[in-house]
Amino acid sequence: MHLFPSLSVLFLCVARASLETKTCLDAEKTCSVVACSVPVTNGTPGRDGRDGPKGEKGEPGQGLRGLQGPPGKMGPPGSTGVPGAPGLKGQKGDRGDNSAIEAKLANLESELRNLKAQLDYTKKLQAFSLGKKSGQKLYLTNGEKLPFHKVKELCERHQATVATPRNANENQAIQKVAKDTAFLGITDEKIEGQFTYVTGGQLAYSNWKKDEPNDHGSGEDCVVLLQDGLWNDISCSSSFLAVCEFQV
Ligand code: MFU
Ligand code: CA
Ligand code: CA
Repeated sequence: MHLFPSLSVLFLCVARASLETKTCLDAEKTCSVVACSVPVTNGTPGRDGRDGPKGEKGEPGQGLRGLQGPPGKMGPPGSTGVPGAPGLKGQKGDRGDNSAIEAKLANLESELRNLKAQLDYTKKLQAFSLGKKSGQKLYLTNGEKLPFHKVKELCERHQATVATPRNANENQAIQKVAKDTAFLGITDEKIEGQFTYVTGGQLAYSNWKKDEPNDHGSGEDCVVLLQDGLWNDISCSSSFLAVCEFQV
């Protein structure tokens, strides 16, 4: 294809040269190979010329569509998705080794049983030494004379209550301990004339002296056990012997 335009130019030049010798110089200006002057017979054709410039892209052909090409390269990874729902609960694990702690617990339980037995024995010894039967109240004094509310505090500090006779037997037991006038755990501080136990509850037993209680003077809301075992209502702010009651 590139050969034909250059060949056709060459033939044109050769043809003109054979007809008009005067115009050889003109032909020389446009032809690369020119036979000038004397008319001669045609020589053998020259060598092929160089390739011409590239032609324009042709219209698309109308042949069959080619096969589908191979898949393209992998794209970049997508963004992280939302977390999935939690999985099912696993099965229960094996039991741990509790033998050491169980042995310790057994020792502690044994020690506790021993201590309880010893405490029971000590209580019985104490009750016997004090001439008391088990379950009876124990009345003790430290010999101090105090206002009623100080006596109450003192007994509470010792896990005890103010001595409170519920019957003639208990009244006599307190009488034996108290070598002086002693406060009892009974008052009418809440309602005048209505004597109650400071630990709660209505009076179940009383041993008032004649003409008592009389709420004498500016008022008397506490109760004392006199030396003869009889009771008198008296001012709570006066000081009397502190006798406490313990559950043995
Ligand atoms: C009696 C008692 C009082 C007080 C007074 C001195 O009153 O009832 O509690 O001891 O004597 C007249
Ligand atoms: Ca009173
Ligand atoms: Ca009185």
